[in-house]
Order: sequence, then structure tokens, then C-alpha cells
Amino acid sequence: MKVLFFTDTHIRGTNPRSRLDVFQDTLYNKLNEILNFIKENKVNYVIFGGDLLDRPDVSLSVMQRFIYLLNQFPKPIYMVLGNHDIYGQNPNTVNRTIIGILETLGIVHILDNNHVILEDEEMKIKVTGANYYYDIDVDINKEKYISKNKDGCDYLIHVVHGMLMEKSFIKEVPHTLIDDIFSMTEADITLCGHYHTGYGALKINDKYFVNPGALVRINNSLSEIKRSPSFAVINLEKNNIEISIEKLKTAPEGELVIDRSFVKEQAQREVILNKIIQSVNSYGEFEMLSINQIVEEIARKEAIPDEIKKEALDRLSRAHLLLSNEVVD
Ligand SMILES: [Mn+2]
Repeated sequence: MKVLFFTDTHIRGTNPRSRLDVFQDTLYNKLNEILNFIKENKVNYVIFGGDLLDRPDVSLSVMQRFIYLLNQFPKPIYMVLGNHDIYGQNPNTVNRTIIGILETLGIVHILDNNHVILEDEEMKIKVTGANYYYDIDVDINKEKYISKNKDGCDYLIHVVHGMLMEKSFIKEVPHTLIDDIFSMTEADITLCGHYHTGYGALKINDKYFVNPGALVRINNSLSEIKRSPSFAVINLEKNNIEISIEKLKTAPEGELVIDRSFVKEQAQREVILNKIIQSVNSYGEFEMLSINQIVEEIARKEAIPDEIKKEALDRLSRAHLLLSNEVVD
């Protein structure tokens, strides 16, 4: 059985600031290349790791051409929701998003709470998934990264959108180490999106952890300029798993599409941002400037009851929804 995995396409109509090409045209070509690969290599199933969209309400005129393409992929595309796919980092808002429409059309299937069994004459594979959630990497039990119960299948695959890392990362960014979950998860393969740099396919003892990196390059860091956008191909046989990382041929050289000219300006912005972070930190020990995390931190410090915290987070996601109807970026 052949399964293709890709992640973080960030479909959008506007150009990221650092891009010199037409971002959506380049992305269209990349998805078209994946579609051709699927046809030529007889891929049976497609799994996606989240952040299909750059924002939950990408305009319909942009979506129209991408839906035309995605509709030709093996259906459905099994996926989890990324933080960009939903409002206020809250998966419960999915019915108000483009992804909700794609699911109604049968183009995608959201795995969270709705696992599937992929089957051919030879074997059965159970696929589970976990959407991004604001506390995915803060949760000490790391529940979203853990999948159990093979249900008598030959293999268990778990898909998740979160900061799952091979090595320790910047302490300000909540993340989860493969080591933290390794002994708890029973998944033979954990497929991960969110960390755009990715780390390819790692085999640790008998378990695989795969993040081929984002299909797109949004920021103008040197590592992104050098990175080749890639996808993963997973060949499953009864007693053997083989995973290869395929570089996209249609992805232009980083130097040609990513502009470094305003790096200085960006450095200045970082200085200002650091000042803001410092002033916020003077109220409490905020590790990161995410509004949801600030709410979490205040709730913890002031021992605010859970229902009130949830209400605050819910109101934030509603405000995000309202704002996105007014602001065009
Ligand atoms: Mn992303």
C-alpha cells in the first residue's frame, strides 16, 4: 500500500511579504506536481498534516482553482486541522471555515475523533489524528501526540499538527520532544505538520516520526531559503515499512523567490517586539506572546475557574471571526 503525506500548504490569495513570485501560482504548480506523482506512482491514499489554508476564510475565488485541483486527489484526503485552518485556534469553529465546506463535499476527512481503516487485499491500517489545539504542547500528558489500540490492524498511523521536535527547541516556543511520547504512543508512524522546517523521516527503534516540512516557504530566514519543499511517500508491506522524502521539482530555488532585502527592517521589528514582550512580562512570566497563552497564564495565576477561562477563549475565537470578516490582508 502506498500512502503520500504532505503538510502546511497555507493556501492564500495574497503574497507573503518576502516572496518575489506569485505565491498562489507556485503553490498551484506544486500541488499539480503532487497530483501527477500520485497518478504516475499509483499512490493509494493521501494524508495531510494541517494548515491547508493560511486563514480560515480564504476567498472563494482563490479556493475555486485549488478546489478544482484537490477534487482530483484520491478522495478523501485524510487530514487534521492546523492552527491556520480554524478561528482562534479553536477546532470547534471548523463548520464556519472553508475546510468545513471541503469536508461536506467529501474532498477531505478530518481524522480527529473519526479514525479510519485503510484496507487492501494484503492488509489493514488504522489512521488516527489530532487537530491543533491551543494547549497541545503545554499539556503535560501530551495526549494529542499519543495513539493507542491498533484494533487488530497491521499498522497504526497517527497524524498530528503540533510542535513535535527531535531536539530541544527555543524555550519560549512550547514544544514536545519525540522522547516525551516515544514510549507512550503505539503508532508505528507519527506524521506531523506545523514545524515548517521539518526533519524528514526519523526511524527510532521500530517507530517512525515524519515531518517533511511545509510545502511552502513563507518567511525569509536563511534556512527557509535553502530548504527544498518536500513530501513523504510511505510504502507499507506486511512486514516492512519504507519512507522516502521527495523534493518538489516545481519548487523554485529559494534565492529566486525569497527576498532578503528587508531583513534589517525585520530585525528592528524584533527589537520593538522584544520591548512589548518585556512590558507584558512585567505583569507575569509570559513565555510567549500568544493571546491564548496569556489568558491561560492569567487564569493560572489568578486561579480563575475553568468555565470562565473557556468562555474567555471562546470569546477570543469569536472576536477573531468577526475581525477576519472586516480586515482584508
Ligand atoms: Mn503552518
